[in-house]
Amino acid sequence: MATEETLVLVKPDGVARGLTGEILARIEAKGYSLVDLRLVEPDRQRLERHYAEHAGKPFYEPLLEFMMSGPSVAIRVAGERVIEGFRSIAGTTDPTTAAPGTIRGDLGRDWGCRSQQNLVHGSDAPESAARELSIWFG
Ligand code: DAT
Ligand code: MG
Repeated sequence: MATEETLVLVKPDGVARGLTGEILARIEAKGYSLVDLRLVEPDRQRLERHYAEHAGKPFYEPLLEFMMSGPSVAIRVAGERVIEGFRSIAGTTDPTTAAPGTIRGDLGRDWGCRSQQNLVHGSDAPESAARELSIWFG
């Protein structure tokens, strides 16, 4: 299996709660490499491209509003099978039921908001990783 790259975002809730360091530590402890990292305040156009697959879904507008509520940290992460490996340490989408031991399961919960605030994003396939890395890192 070849070395891959993935896009990780520490979303606005993770940055606002001061969890960026904890999340970076988990990525590094797993053995992945940080290749590039930047603090970004994305505009709507960038988020529409990033979340194009979710356009029209009930949570789409709340999701974009949440993602525009503060800065995110965008990270280019490299390693063997890092795309599925990061999603494994991130946990499932709903932070209330994400498994303990995962980022979302240990650090997240339902805050009663219209969009799930689940701390991190991770690309879900090689094609989306390439597409998303170009959106956030150019
Ligand atoms: P993931 O981030 O686990 O890949 P996704 O791509 O299905 O999940 O959805 C993107 C984001 O949209 C997700 O991180 C949180 C939000 N979201 C997804 N499903 C939702 C729902 N049913 N209600 C509210 N927000 C949701
Ligand atoms: Mg997704």
